[in-house]
Amino acid sequence: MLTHQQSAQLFERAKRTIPGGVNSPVRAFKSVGGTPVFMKQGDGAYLIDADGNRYIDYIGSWGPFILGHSHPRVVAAIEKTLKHVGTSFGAPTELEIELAELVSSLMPSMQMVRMVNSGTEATMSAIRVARGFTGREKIIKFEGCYHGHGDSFLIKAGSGALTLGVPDSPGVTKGTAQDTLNADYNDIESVKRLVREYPNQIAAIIIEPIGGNMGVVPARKEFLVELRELCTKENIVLIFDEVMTGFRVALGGAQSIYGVMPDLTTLGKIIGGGLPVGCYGGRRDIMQRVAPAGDIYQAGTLSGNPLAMSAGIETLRLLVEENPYPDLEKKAEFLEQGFRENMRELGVNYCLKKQGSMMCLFFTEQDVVDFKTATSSNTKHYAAYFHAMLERGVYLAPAQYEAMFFSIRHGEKELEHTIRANREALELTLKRELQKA
Ligand code: KE4
Repeated sequence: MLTHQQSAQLFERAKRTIPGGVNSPVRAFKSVGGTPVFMKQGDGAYLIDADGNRYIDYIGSWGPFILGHSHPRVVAAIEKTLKHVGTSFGAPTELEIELAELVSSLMPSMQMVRMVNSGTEATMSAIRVARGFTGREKIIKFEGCYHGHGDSFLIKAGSGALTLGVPDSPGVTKGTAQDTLNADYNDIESVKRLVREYPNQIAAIIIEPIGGNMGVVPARKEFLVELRELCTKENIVLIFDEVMTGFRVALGGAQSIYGVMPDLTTLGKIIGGGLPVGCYGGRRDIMQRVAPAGDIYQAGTLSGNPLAMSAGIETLRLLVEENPYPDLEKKAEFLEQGFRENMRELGVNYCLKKQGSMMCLFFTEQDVVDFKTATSSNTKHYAAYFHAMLERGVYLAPAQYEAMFFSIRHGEKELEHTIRANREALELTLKRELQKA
């Protein structure tokens, strides 16, 4: 048994001054139970916790670390800027032009980009720009997609009759909620119904082209193609939220895999190389409406700061130079085959979805294609599996509806250890359930 004494003490101390003891809810282990593990160091594919336990890390800070923790060239780039440039001036610098040009060259639909400091800022800004550009007020999002904690996104589908959203958190007003409509992922009819019901009122449709916040649920290609056609026909701004998938599933993001070009794209995570960076961008005619070029306001003290820009530039440069994507696909294939072999031996057939170096093992035997099928997963089984994997030195997302992320630093040794741990953890979980039954 691993000891977590230091983590337990740190958690008690943290809860005295930080709500829930964490700075982002998912980290608190509420969905899997137990005490969150406090980390003290990241090293390649590994995290080391406050008690000195080493884990193979499948969170990677929720996506940024496709190159693994502390890549020497990224560290060197940050150090160089820190020593010879500075951290932030609140004035324009060449570094932000470099990152903007790099992003635009890799994701050509992003003709112009604006740097912000998080994925949430990127998505909040993108819908404001879409509303300003179209003069319309409503947006459509999809059940199961997450776009950060902006008020317009913390909206759940109203009851059947009601298509208008209802707040999904105290503090979100009814006024805000009424402008967010929820459709069903991979269901174009659910979108068409809303567009018919609210003619010329919908400013934007925002979607994760590969769902990464209900586990991993790729959109069907024909669904995205029809969504694109609908938005073009109805003059609705199509926003791809690629905060998670940008530079993760391919250098050109999910849009390059599907061959569907959105009007706006939001990015985050990998673009900052581990430092706080988000960005939104897209069609020039839309982005030219953003202040100070245009009249749609958006601003940020630390937006485009040199330190974060240098981390993002070096990360993207490495991804261009090394093109790790084919190798990451092979690693995903290896992991998937190992997990499926284990499940065959144990007589279970859980749904496993992957895209590039994002993967999710759903504790359901249904095929997961949307939020409804994703939530057929047995989250209690997942919780038991999570802790059994943690005990075996494998750090997964402390929630079923998240993705596993792995990096170029996850080698054969790490993947084989993970497959062995998966076998033992699944067997343990199943045994426990049989005993309870
Ligand atoms: P941030 O504001 O957390 O940088 O980005 C929000 C966001 C926007 N869009 C997508 C598709 C996202 O996945 C996210 C954030 N992802 C979660 C992971 N499920 C961040 C983890 C957390 O909230 O702590």
